[in-house]
Amino acid sequence: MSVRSKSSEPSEAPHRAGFACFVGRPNAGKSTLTNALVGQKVAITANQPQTTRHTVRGIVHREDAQLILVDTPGLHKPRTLLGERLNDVVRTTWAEVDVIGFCLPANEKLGPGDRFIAKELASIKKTPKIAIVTKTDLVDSKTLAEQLIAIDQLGKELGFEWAEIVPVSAVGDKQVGLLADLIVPLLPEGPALYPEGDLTDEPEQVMIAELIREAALEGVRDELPHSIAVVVEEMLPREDRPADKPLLDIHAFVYIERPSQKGIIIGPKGKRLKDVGIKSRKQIEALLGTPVFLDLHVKVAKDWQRDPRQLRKLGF
Ligand SMILES: Nc1nc2c(ncn2[C@@H]2O[C@H](COP(=O)(O)OP(=O)(O)OP(=O)(O)O)[C@@H](O)[C@H]2O)c(=O)[nH]1
Ligand SMILES: [Mg+2]
Repeated sequence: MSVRSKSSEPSEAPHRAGFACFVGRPNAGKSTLTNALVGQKVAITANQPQTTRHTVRGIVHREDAQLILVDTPGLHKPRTLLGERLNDVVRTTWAEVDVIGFCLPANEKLGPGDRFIAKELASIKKTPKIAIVTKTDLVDSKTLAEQLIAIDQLGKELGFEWAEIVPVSAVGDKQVGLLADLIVPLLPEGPALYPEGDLTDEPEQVMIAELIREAALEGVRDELPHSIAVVVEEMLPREDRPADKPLLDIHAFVYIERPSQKGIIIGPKGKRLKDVGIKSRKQIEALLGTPVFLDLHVKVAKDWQRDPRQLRKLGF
């Protein structure tokens, strides 16, 4: 029995706690939806495929339940060792959760990538699957209705029923709360698994590296987004600072794959890198609640996405 259930209502539902993962093609809106449900940014997002590179847990605290969302990398046809590793992470995750949320953008017709994922999901018989139509703010009601029908049909073709089909807009804050209401009854009964107030279990150092990567991703195109990796090397309180004026020194490396990419990341007279620093520093300061001096260095890790040794070094 939960310690947080209200005793005033006699016919109260039992407290539930469990895991739901969001899966889908890259760029489907999984991380944006995770953040909207948690009410704070726990996962970085970008208008490019393959932004998320590890599972990110976001925790939703409610009176009646604790819902742990597991945001996963977009499932795609891998072209590199990194891609293969990311897909493995997704498959391991969906085998472990209580509910699977399959995200399909409202503004893109179902494609081979979606069918491929749905087929794999069909083989996970025991786990309830919710189809989540994302980005509904981008389409009219007719397009949305067609998408809902197509998704229902897809389930039937593959021999299973969706537990729910829910249209949402994370950006427009439409039906996000309803989605949580629909997931909660599918979770097992049990007490909260994370302390009250914890919104994620991401280590601080990882979140900081991700915020820098998010800023670095903005405005870069083609292959470059995939080539960027960020590692926080060191975080140290600046010495000789008065107690009421602390400063945290953060040293981070922005890795790219080829020397030719260096110029783009750094920009003319270093302007681009400087902007990345300013933008991410603000977010890091908000996250940590302390002033930060952010020191960014660009380094080449040759073809790291394909090199097992480099991948290990970068934490994959
Ligand atoms: N208009 C609109 N855009 C959205 C919505 N949700 C996400 N987006 C945008 O879609 C893009 C991709 O969003 P992400 O949340 O990063 O997508 P993802 O599925 O996590 O992508 P990967 O991590 O690469 O698999 C971003 O530019 C988001 O701002 C939405 O509800 N409405
Ligand atoms: Mg993502």
